[in-house]
Amino acid sequence: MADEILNQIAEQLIKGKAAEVKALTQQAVDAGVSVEKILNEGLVAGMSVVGERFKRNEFYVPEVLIAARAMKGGMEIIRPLLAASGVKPKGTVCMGTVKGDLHDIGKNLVCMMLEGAGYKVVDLGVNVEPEKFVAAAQENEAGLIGLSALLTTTMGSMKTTIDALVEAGLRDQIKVMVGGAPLTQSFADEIGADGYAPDAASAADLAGELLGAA
Ligand code: B1M
Repeated sequence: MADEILNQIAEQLIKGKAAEVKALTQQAVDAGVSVEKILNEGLVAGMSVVGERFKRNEFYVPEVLIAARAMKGGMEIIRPLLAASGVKPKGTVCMGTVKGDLHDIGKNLVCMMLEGAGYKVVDLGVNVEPEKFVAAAQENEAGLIGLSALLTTTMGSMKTTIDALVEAGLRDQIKVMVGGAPLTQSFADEIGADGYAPDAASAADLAGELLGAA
């Protein structure tokens, strides 16, 4: 019975059916299925399939956004219960688009994939100053900062943000992951980032590697 509902949650999430996912999640809660199971074997399981299909170019941005919206519907129901049940997130990630850059579609996808993979995500938005990344990471005890940039002119803000972390004496405690269309692995290496991910699903995998939670 529980397995059946969990499979249905995953299936409906993959199809992007927000109302169905929300209703099934509530049904699972009412049936006494643990919130941890609902999260991992229903919502996260579905989102992982979406991520894999996105990586293989079988799904495109609209399908991922629709699936992520469905995931949010389910999360709304279980988020308060998760907090109450003491289920710990795999880690905390502070995500943002760097200073000077207003592009957020890719960053939002990464946030959704991370949340879908079981991380607490603090979304700092766009045009985020280096100092804001540092302060937010400290405040939220984040193990990882995620920097997104879509403009060649704002890629330099990534280096400035890493420099700000060094200056705050936090570089050895907080990992940095970077991504965005103009980025490459060699640029990430050059600025001293801990990792580069070419897409949102890979970003969730990379977060696991960097936080030792894979
Ligand atoms: Co802008 N824009 N834009 N734009 N825009 C680009 C990026 C551009 C390539 C278009 C072009 O000229 N062909 C170009 C950049 C050129 C360059 O620097 N090389 C450009 C420009 C020039 C500009 C303006 C300067 C235009 C102007 O005003 N003259 C201006 C800058 C504003 C600013 O930021 N200060 C501007 C403005 C805008 C809009 C506001 C109109 C809008 C943004 C709306 C929004 O984001 N809310 C916009 C858009 C939509 C685009 C394009 C068309 C699409 C970007 C996008 O959302 N892609 C883009 C052209 C293009 O890419 N075809 C373009 C979809 C998204 C899912 O992909 O963001 O790459 P992406 O994210 C991927 C991966 O990169 C990765 O995962 C995501 C999912 O797989 N990823 C990460 C992203 N972040 C990651 C972080 C990670 C890991 C992976 O770890 C932390």
